[in-house]
Amino acid sequence: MDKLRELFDFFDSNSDGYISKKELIELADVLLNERGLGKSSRILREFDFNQDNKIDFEEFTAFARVHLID
Ligand SMILES: [Ca+2]
Ligand SMILES: [Ca+2]
Repeated sequence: MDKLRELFDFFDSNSDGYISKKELIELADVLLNERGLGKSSRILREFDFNQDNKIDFEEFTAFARVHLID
C-alpha cells in the first residue's frame, strides 16, 4: 500500500497529515476528473468517518478502495 501513501502525501500539500477540503478539491479534480466544491463535499460526507472535516490516511484508504481500485 506504499502507492496509496505516496498519493496521500502528494495531495496533502501542507503535510499536516490530513487532506483538507481545499486539498480535496485538487484531489477530485486530478483523480476523479471532477471539479469543484460539490465533489469534495460529497467525498467528505461519504468518507469523513470521524467527522473532523478532513480526510486522514485511513479514510483516504477507504476512499481509494471505492474510487481508485477496480
Ligand atoms: Ca493537509
Ligand atoms: Ca476525518
